[in-house]
Amino acid sequence: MASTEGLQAYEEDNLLLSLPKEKGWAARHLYLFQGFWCPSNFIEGVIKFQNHFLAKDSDVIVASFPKSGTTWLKALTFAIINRQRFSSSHNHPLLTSNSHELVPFLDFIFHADNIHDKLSHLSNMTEPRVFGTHIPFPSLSQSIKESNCKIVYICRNPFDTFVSFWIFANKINPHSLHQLQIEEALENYCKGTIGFGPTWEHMLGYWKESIATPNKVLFLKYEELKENANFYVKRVAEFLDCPFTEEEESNGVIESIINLCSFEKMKNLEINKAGTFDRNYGKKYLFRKGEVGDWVNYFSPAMIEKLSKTVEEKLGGSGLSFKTSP
Ligand code: PAP
Repeated sequence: MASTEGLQAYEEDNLLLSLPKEKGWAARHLYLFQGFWCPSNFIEGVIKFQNHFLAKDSDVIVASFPKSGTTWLKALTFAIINRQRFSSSHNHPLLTSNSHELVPFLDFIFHADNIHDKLSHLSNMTEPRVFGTHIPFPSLSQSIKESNCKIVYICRNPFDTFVSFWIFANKINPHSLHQLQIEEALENYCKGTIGFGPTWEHMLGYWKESIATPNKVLFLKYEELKENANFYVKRVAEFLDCPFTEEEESNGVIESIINLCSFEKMKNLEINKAGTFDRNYGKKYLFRKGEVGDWVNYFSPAMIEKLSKTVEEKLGGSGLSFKTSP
């Protein structure tokens, strides 16, 4: 008789064969799964996550479309939640571990591991547990939707997100035959064939949920976080039911969290200059420029027209808009 996991692998293989498939960017292929394009190196982990993950009411989920500020928001959320456990900025875990290591991706956590070992490890994690995900809202596990856990979502203007994604994909696959020229990549981005895309549906899924259930989903924008980090760090802490006290504010706790998680600080840490995370992606590629508006250095007039039209078509009327310059 086949073991449970053997049976599952067989079912996954059959499922994969039935899914529409496209060439990937960072991954080899993308599968159209539950309405989103799931990278082939994530699909097993995503299916196992949906089937096995049990959320706790105290969990916090940092959700994002790739390249929207995930590394940054994971660091900020971890630092905000754990500020009493790790009050000294000299031996903070963020100085010795990348935020993706401290805040693991639910999409990848079950990837190749024995499910039972993983579940027991997860249930023994210190609470509140903080996880990340790139999975669109409708495909999150039922237990995330039904429990009282909270979701902090970050999105970023599509121009910078696209450039960041395209450069990252080419850097992690420097010798790949799959390298995309920027115009072809933009075509795919606009069509939605990008890992976890279409981008628009990803954003709109969390946007609508943040309006319908504001205590469950907090919707942030990269550009606004950059412009007024102090305000949004306080906002995240309030949302997570751990507001800063007056004493903390006057002691500069907010500023020290912002500094600890700043682009310059994180990029220059030895632990972020070498080594890999999750799917063997180089950690150094997570820190490129960290600016708003760098896309102008890559877009031709025709590309500007194409993406502007697509953004208007997909997001017009939704109430969602972005700053695209500093
Ligand atoms: P991921 O989806 O692979 O986790 P993510 O962290 O969402 O990537 O996005 C990476 C972008 O955030 C990069 O943008 P860029 O290519 O335009 O430069 C990266 O530089 C930026 N970034 C990383 N850390 C920070 C930070 N601490 N503050 C601001 N931006 C950051």
